[in-house]
Amino acid sequence: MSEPLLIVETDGPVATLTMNRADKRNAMSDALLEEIERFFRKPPAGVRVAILHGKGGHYCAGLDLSEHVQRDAEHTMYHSRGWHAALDRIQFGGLPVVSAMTGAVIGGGLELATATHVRVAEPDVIFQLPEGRRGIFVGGGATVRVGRILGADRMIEMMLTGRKYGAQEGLALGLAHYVVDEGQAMVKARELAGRIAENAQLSNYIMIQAIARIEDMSKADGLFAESLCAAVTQTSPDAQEGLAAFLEKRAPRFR
Ligand code: 1HE
Repeated sequence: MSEPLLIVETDGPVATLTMNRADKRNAMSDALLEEIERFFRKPPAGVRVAILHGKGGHYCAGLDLSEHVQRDAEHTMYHSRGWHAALDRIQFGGLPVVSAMTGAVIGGGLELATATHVRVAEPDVIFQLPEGRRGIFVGGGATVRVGRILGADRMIEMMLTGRKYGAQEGLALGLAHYVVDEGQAMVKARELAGRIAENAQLSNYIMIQAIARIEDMSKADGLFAESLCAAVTQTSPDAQEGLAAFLEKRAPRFR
């Protein structure tokens, strides 16, 4: 039997997804993207957090360029919209997702990483948007997700010059949230995933659904949306438990 493109392992509430195309530096083929989307469409029961990483020392070298050459304009648009749907599924599917990043986080790899919520980088990480060197443009959401992290000005410069940001620069810019020693990205990702899994699930869900959307709203709409989110979470059984646990000086036992 051939190797799976995506290896999924669950350990209690944490699912680990390993992109398994090491020989292609985990370049994102349509089939691999479909596997990732399939997982987030219907995560296994009991899973509360996902970790995403790549086998073989690289997170993801971006779009599989060997598949790209055969598409016309119409199908390139559909393909790009397919990436948007898949990466929206990761960002808004309901599970917090932690990226454990090594090596290439390039092109579509960076688009993928920025659809995840927590990003841990090892020192060898390279963030790059080399589309200009390939005669193409981003299509997996970078103008929105990377642009909002870096700002349009810095993203334009990054794309025009094809510069590579390292892990520490990525940390300063917000492309990574943590930089850890070599070999430690998965260790840190598991630690963070375990901590996130202990939160009330509804609180995690609302964080994921609301905060990025509120960023797109006017101040007035955002504040109103925040109040609605507060109304939903603050009146949940988990809120009663969380507040009682605090006052009784014990760990909360969420549903
Ligand atoms: C690939 C890809 C790929 C590697 N598509 N096959 N992304 C890029 O422009 C990045 C292109 N890749 C690289 O710059 C380098 O491969 C790396 C820096 C990631 C790694 O270098 P290295 O020396 O370790 O490996 P390598 O020898 O360059 O690559 C190993 C194999 O992976 C080789 O195949 P082989 O059959 O010759 O062994 C490479 O061809 C293959 N490979 N990356 C296809 N990306 C939704 S739109 C998003 C638009 C983009 O993502 S554009 C950016 C695409």
